[in-house]
Parts: sequence; structure tokens; C-alpha cells
Amino acid sequence: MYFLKCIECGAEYSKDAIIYTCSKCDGLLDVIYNYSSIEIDMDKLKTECPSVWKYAKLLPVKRLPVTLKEGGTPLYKCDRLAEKIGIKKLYVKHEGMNPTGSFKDRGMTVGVTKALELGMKTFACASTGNTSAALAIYGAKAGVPVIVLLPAGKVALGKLAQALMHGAKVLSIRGNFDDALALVRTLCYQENIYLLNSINPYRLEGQKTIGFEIADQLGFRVPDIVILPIGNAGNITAIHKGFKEFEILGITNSLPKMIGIQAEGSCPVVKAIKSGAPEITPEDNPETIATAIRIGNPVNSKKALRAIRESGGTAESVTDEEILAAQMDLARLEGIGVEPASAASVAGLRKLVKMGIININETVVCITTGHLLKDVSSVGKICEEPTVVDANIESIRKAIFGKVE
Ligand code: AN7
Repeated sequence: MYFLKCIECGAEYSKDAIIYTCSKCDGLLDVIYNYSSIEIDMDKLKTECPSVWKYAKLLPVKRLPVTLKEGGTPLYKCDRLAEKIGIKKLYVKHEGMNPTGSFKDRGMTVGVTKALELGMKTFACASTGNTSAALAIYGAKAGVPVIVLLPAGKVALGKLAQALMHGAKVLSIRGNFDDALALVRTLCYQENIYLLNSINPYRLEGQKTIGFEIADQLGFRVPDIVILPIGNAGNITAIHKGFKEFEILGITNSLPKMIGIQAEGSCPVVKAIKSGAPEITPEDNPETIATAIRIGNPVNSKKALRAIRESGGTAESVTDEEILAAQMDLARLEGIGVEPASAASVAGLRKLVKMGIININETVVCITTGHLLKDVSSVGKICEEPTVVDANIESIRKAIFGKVE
């Protein structure tokens, strides 16, 4: 059994309440389980392949899942990249290998399944792109209409194409993501539409399976450090919860430090961590090439600040140039194609190693949250143009080898 609990005032709500924040104090809600009643079959856990629904006993739904086979993403050991950065053991968990090409699918398979369990008939979200793509496909699979609110002109085309092709009603808002989120919250409240942004605690339950899978893929051991980009700050919170639950259940016996990376032009969580402030100060005009994390007022920041501090982790910012350099390194040293936001994790790792905050002997997992094909706009900025040649072998030889006699 499980229920919802406010992280601020402790008020409790039924698992079937249609509620996103505490009705007493507006605090964020957590899904709380009675862990002593959950029996884990360790033999099954050790033999079955990782996937979101492998961990169904730790997920808040009973009904048959709306699934497109999400999770089970590769955990690559990245020796060439590790060497370049100067650490000994680096893994990259490539969440770009999910059905729509981002980690959001984990949250949506669980969130949409829960929404059906709750009897909801229309789904909505605001998005910098990936959330809308994920909601669009799970809405399509479930046969439920989807509405998405996007910041006009600031969503990568691959993501927009997914939302459109899978049949969502797409509204481009003349405003930024934070404006879109405030509006969709009002819309959902007024129209009894189910809100599937990460303020919805059930969505984060799906995303905590990233933590389960990392432990699972490392032989039920936990890395020293997990690094990932922060936007709305849901994922870092969710993954921390996943690691905590495995520890509570005795499946693992330690917790990683959680490190969140933001872009320099959009980094309220980093500023709060560095100053020791209890809350973030929202930024009105966030800006970065990594449009996925162009968010000035992350709704889950209170949960994220707790997760980072409790785990002994930290937060750091990186420049757009550092993000693009890391994107190139992932692509060319490891064959891992990611969108700019995802590369922030590796850019942050590089910076923290240089600063001496990460020790070279620590085992690090970087999470790359979205696939390269989501957002190819940076490619033209950092890669050479294709060479146009005449259709004869001489021209081709000349283009490849230079002047040929
Ligand atoms: C590739 O799609 O917020 O800190 O609306 O797409 O959990 O928000 C996307 C976020 C990192 C940040 N990497 O995760 C959206 C949206 C990628 C992302 C994040 C996002 P959170």
C-alpha cells in the first residue's frame, strides 16, 4: 500500500486523490510505501532484464501498464572519455535509448497508467519539448487526448515533430516554459484535465527506476557519484528516491552523491546550493543553447535541494561552450549521440574534476537524458559542413586526400 505525503507539513492524502501539491500548504507531494510489506524476489531481480516494469512492486499502479517498453537503457563503460577527463571509472547511462529518445518515457508510462486508473479522460503538460513528446506517445497508445503547451520558438524540432505526429493538440505559448507550466496548471485545475508534469508525484515514480537500473546494471552496487542535468529538478529527486528505496529494502547498502548540472544562463538550483539558501530564487529570463533545461523556476527545486544535500552531492553550472564540447566528446570518443542538455552532465563532470571536487578514484555515472536526433540545431555550429563534390572519382579522391596527381 502507498499514499501521498506533503514534504513540508506532512499532511497525508489518499493514493486516489487527484492532487499535485498539498491542499493545506501547497508543498510538494511524495509517494510513500509501506516498505516492510514489499517482498522482493532477489533471484528474479538478478535474472530479469532491466526495464521500468521489472520493478512493478515498487510502482504505484495495479492496472495493466500503458507501455512501449521503456527503460532497460544501456549503461556504457566509457574508458576513452574517462581518460580524457582524467578519472578512472566512468559510466554513461544513455536515456536517449528510450522509445521517444528521452528519460521522460519512464515517467509517462507510469503517470499515464496511473491516470487511467484514476479515470482521467484528457492529459496535459507544459514542456521544453521532451515531456510533450513522451506524453503524446503514451496518450496515443492509451487512446486519450493530449494537450501540450510549449514555449514558442524554443522547442527543438525533433521534439515538436513527435508531439505533432503522435497527435497531441500543440499550443505554442508566447512566453517561456515557466509561463507555460503556470498556465497548464490552471487549465488542468479548471477543466479536470490530468496534469503530467513532474510536479505530479506519480511521474517521478517512473523516473526513479533510473536509480534502480543503475544499481541493477552494476551488480546491485551503487556508484560513488551520479551526475545529471537539472531543468525542472524532477529527475534528480526521482533517481535519489530510487537509490534510497533499494537501500531501505536491503538490495543495496549505500547511496551515491547526487550532482546536478545547470546551464550558466539558467541555474537557480546551483545558486541555492552554493549560497546555502533554503529555497531557490527564480530567474525571469533563463537562456541556454540547451533548450531542454531552459527553466528559471524549477517546480521540484525543494525536493531537489533536499536530495542533493542529503546525499552529500552538489550542483554546478556550465557554459554553452562547455556543453557543446562535451556533446562532441561523447559523440566522438564513445559513439554516444546526445542532445545539448544531456551533455551538461559530462561538462559538469569535467569541471568538477578540474576543481578537485570529484576525486579521480570515484566511480561516476553520468546520465545522458536525451538523444542527439531530438535537437540537431547545434550540429551545424560545431561540425564541419559536408563537402560537396562532383560525381566522379577524381573529385572524390581530391576531397578526401587533397590534390591527387
Ligand atoms: C533532455 O520536457 O522539462 O530536471 O518539459 O528534456 O527532471 O526537469 C525537460 C527536461 C534534462 C531536465 N535533460 O530534467 C520538458 C523538460 C533533458 C530534458 C531535463 C530535461 P528535470
